[in-house]
Amino acid sequence: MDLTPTRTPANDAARKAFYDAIAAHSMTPLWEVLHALVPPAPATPCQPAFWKYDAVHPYLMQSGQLISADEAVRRVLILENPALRGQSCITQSLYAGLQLILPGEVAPSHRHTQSALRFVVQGHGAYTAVDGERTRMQPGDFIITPSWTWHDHGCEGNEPVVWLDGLDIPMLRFFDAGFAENGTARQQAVTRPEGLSTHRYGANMLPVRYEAPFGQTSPIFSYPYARTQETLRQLQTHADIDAWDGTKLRYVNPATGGSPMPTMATFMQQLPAGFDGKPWRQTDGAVFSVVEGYGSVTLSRGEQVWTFEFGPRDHFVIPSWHTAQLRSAPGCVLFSFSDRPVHQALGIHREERLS
Ligand code: 1HN
Repeated sequence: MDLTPTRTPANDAARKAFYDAIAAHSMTPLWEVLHALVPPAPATPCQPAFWKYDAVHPYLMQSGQLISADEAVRRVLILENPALRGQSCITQSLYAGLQLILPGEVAPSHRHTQSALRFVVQGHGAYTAVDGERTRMQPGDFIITPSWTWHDHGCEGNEPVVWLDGLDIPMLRFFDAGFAENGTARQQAVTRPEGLSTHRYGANMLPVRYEAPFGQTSPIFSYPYARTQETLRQLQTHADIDAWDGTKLRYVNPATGGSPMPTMATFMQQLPAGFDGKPWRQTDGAVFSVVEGYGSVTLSRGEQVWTFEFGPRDHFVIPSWHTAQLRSAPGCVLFSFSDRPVHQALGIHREERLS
């Protein structure tokens, strides 16, 4: 006699009663959720999304009329993934926002275990201070705030300055490893001249008895666009152009060769005029900020297709395992960041280059 239980209406009712009974003991049957728990391929709830700067900019300026940087602490409009509203994230693991600082304002000193990157989108005259050293912010500069370092920002120029903030907030929330505290002074004391960290760590040399000042995070705070731009220009002229990425470089921690921060990788790429890129997909969802030029990105997953036509200062997100393809008629420069170092540290990073 076969005693294997089979699915019958009576059995269904018995199972339901069983689920209800074990629910009271905070238990639930794996067999009802197994497929969703280990999908055959990433099934992210994160959605492709696009923020056109022309649409965003008026609201940023309006926010400047509504609240001061001082009262807000950080005057930021969060770029929330439309499929993850209310969670303050752009992908499941990353936070992104656009921060505005107006002439004369100070965003007061604080520190937190979340790592932050700044990518300057518009305006001149702002600075950020990290553990006693100030760095001027110019459009296209990539700047780091290492985990648990004191940081404040200010604007000494005469125009508004906007930058993209990228933080690993959702990751630290996931690990329940977030700590934060406010500074005792609004602005931290400046103890070293601007650029000292670049001299010390950014000339392809390191102090002989190098001791990492920020653990796994790069000792360089600022990766200025002027240098990145010249490098990309030279490579585009004199080196092979990748059929998927154009000319794409990753920013590095000069002491390790790894990513500038343990949780986030950052990239800059240039697509030449007439670029019609091949499609790829990768497990690390990535956030893009358009620096210069125009182009389009086409994303697909299954039957769904999205195309975003982008220009300077626009932002978009390519979620995990969505096929992506870049094109540019006049050429363009794109900054991006993702959680790739974490995928790599865990040995789960996957990338497919399609043709
Ligand atoms: C933060 O400290 C900054 O320092 C920006 O500019 C955005 C979002 C959440 C938590 C802390 C900044 C932030 C943040």
